[in-house]
Amino acid sequence: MQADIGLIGLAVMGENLVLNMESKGFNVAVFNRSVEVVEKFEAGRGKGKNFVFAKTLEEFVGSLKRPRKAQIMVKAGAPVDAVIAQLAPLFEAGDIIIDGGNSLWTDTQRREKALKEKGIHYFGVGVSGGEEGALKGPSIMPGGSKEGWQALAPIYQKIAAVVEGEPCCRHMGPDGAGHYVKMAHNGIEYGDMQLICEAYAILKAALNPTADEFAEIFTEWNKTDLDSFLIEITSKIFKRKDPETGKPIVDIVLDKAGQKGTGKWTVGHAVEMGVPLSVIGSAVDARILSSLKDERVAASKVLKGPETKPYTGDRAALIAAVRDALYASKIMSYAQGMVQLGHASELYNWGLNFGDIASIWRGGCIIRARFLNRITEAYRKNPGLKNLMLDPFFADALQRTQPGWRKAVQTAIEYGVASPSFSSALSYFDSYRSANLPANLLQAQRDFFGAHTFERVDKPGIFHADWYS
Ligand code: NBP
Repeated sequence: MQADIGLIGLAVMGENLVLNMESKGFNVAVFNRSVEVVEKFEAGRGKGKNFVFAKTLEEFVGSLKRPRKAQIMVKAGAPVDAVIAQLAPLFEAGDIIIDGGNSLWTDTQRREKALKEKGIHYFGVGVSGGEEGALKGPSIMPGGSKEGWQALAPIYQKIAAVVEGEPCCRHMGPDGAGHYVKMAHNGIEYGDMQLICEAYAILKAALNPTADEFAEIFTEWNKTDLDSFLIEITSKIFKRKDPETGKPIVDIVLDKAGQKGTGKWTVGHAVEMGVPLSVIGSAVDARILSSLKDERVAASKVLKGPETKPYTGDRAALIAAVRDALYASKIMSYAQGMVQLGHASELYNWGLNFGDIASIWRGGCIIRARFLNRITEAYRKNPGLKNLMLDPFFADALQRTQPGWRKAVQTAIEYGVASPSFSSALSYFDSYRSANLPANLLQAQRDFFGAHTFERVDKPGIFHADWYS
């Protein structure tokens, strides 16, 4: 059997992706460094299906139709280079190597450049949706040559999630574009998750709802503009009880969040480019702070917050305010993320299409949400949109939600609840909409101690004041 595509790396993601490909009618060759993994797959989930179960890399390469297409789905970093070093000598000009893992976009650019010299197309493809998405239809963000894309599109567009008849897979641009967009997606995911946690924390401190009441609140929110996968799973989390203790599982999970690094990459590059990314940045910080459990427990015995009283206001009104704060902060997070993508696109000359990006995030991936349709509309209407909050739909939404947003942040402050992402989102909004910021004083300070000069509001030119006389 000749395979339409091959995949190396039969771990969680790889296995589910090849099952997805096979179910869509493609013949797939599979290979894994530890061959017993292939054997297990052959005897298990792959049994009787249209796979070439390759036991050597030579057998794997020999089974591929030309131009050969091989997707690498191994741990990001050195393992990807190791696989390329073995695979590339067996490939010819015109063949395509795809890295479907969460690789750093600069690694993808480096690999693409090296393989181009041999005439091999190299693709960095972001795949989102976890194992479930991989199996049933992920959101796919491919980056690579237009020519290579012609050969890959029929496969990837068929295995991707479909929303309103459109596959959640479009060519993002050349070299590292796909992996960069996937990284930005993950950064936004960090923001979305943290914002949900802050909504939970504020309501818990002020109203102390039961887990079942929280489930109800999130179920209701999922019928609004917040309708999304993450809100949906949050309502499900609150419903689930621990079989051992009978308690809600959420109450027995230790408050220490892990991370794999894509959030840090996103924030690091935003800082490097001079793009404010405070919502995602505060979400990354919040995970780091959460991991300092022992330090926090010790500090909680020394440092006290405000004295709090039971909430006497209207419960439903506070819940609505927190919902509005969540929605408005989410808009800020996406606004910042899109600005970052815009800067990266210019820096690397990728020609990213923001309407397309939002549209392929509507299905299959972790941040899938109803409001992405609105982002697509905003950028399709105005591809040169400077900031998402200037789009009329989002400007209206921000005006509408602003009172609740401020009330939620005030409540967090009153109860001594950390709300870094709600607060930084609001600060971004208040900064961006301010014709005047206190940076006049800042620039004066810079001029005072470092003769960094300043511009004047009343006449053109560059000035330096004589601060010391
Ligand atoms: P892992 O990231 O856990 O990687 C395991 C695979 O890498 C195994 O097949 C392993 O082979 C192979 N491998 C390693 Br480790 N070192 C290797 C080397 N030097 N040479 C060849 N193969 C090597 O798998 P995963 O969780 O399925 O993720 C795959 C990629 O997809 C990662 O980049 C991940 O970040 C990304 N991703 C994961 C998810 C998710 O939800 N898990 C979602 C989206 C993207 P072995 O069997 O011989 O050890």
